[in-house]
Amino acid sequence: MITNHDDQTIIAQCTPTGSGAIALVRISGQHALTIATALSKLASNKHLIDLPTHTIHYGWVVNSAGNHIDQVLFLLMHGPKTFTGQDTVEITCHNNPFIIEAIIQEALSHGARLAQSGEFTKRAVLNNKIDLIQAEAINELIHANTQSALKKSLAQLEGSFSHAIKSIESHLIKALALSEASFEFIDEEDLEFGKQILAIVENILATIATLKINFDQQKQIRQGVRIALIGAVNAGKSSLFNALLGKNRAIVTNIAGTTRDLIEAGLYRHGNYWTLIDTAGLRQSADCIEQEGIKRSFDTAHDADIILLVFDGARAMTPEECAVYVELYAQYHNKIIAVRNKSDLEHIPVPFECAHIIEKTKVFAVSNTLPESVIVLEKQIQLKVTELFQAIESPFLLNRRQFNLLLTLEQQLQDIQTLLHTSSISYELLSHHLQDVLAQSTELTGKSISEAGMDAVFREFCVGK
Ligand SMILES: Nc1nc2c(ncn2[C@@H]2O[C@H](COP(=O)(O)OP(=O)(O)OP(=O)(O)O)[C@@H](O)[C@H]2O)c(=O)[nH]1
Ligand SMILES: [Mg+2]
Repeated sequence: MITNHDDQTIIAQCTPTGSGAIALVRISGQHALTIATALSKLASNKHLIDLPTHTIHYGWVVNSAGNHIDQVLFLLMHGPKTFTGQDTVEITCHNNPFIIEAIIQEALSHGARLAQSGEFTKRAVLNNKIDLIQAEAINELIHANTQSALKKSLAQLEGSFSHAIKSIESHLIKALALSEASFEFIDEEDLEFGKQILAIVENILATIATLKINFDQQKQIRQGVRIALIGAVNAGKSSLFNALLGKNRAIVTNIAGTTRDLIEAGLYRHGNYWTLIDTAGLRQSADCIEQEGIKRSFDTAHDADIILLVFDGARAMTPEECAVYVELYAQYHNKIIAVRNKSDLEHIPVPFECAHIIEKTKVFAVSNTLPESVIVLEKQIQLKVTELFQAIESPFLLNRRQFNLLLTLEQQLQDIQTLLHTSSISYELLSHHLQDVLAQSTELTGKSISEAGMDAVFREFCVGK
């Protein structure tokens, strides 16, 4: 448990650096009110420190010589009803880096210090305003790249995952009580609660199983989907990449082997974030640069969530090309959308060895000269994305820390389950194990996490959060 908690007053810009009319600077801590009073001059001629909490005041930030730094609004909030739980003053000023810097310098000269990454949120946790899971949800919320991630992190911020963990905890406490009772009354035959305890443990194990479903796929919810364009040289991958993107990002020429490096571009579509990846065309090449490019194409196919496998509809495939397509299809058929490009030209059928790819996959005849066909392909990608997201059933978005803790919890409970299946249960040992599990579950919500563990969580945050 963390007891020594930093009472220094901290300051940081909470809004991102960059263009925009207004910026927000937050001061939080024991001396927030005195520091803000020292650097402010209100239009009302009153002092911030004398004014009622949760009020807004118009005035200026001034330096020690009394010169105006900026015309601002002061949002005055006494603890504990603040984000951090501490006295807080937020200053909305004009968004100019020199102004913001001068305001921060002024506060530093009056005894504040710069906040570290995530320090406001860390204080919110230490002051029991939110638990660690909710703090992590704030970070997820800010970085959500898809609507689905946004919804899930918002639910988590409102405590949905914390509730699930609390419910696990209360069941564990009940199991512990039953175990202790069985131990106390070990001599009385009918006062053994092994069966009930086992039922509780199995129930919790089932809950954990749902919580951690498809953890690996959750990165798609978090970061969006990765869509790779893979295929033979000159098939039209770069042209298609540009068409889907709506701009001429990749170089297109009729020279086979034009693209060598991977080219990535992101776009928002239907509430999701797509990363399109253009790759080097697959062929035997003596050129070492191109060879490296082709190696990266295969790696990209492996890592992608969706592969657009592009066929050149206007050229006969070589047997080598055909073998590569067959191999790719064998490995990744679930995530492949087959695309037959150049549908404006005379169609040349694929060789027999490749025919099953075309037969088994819905093929999209696309031509970069026909914009409608690109729109149809985009709809098909969208369908595939929806399919992917539907497969991800986990009610919560877990991060690596939470997932690893759940795994440990599961392992401990499985050990207990084994113990409960033995003929003569040692309730003393059982109680001991149940206490360990309880300690583990409180680490999830941050109630028993070490200082180092807490710091590791907040290092992921940005300054000003
Ligand atoms: N007629 C026609 N030509 C196309 C179409 N798509 C691409 N092309 C042409 O095909 C040639 C190759 O196109 P790219 O987009 O560079 O092909 P790529 O698959 O990226 O080729 P590499 O980067 O060399 O692997 C260019 O001359 C394009 O103009 C199409 O739908 N119809
Ligand atoms: Mg290309």
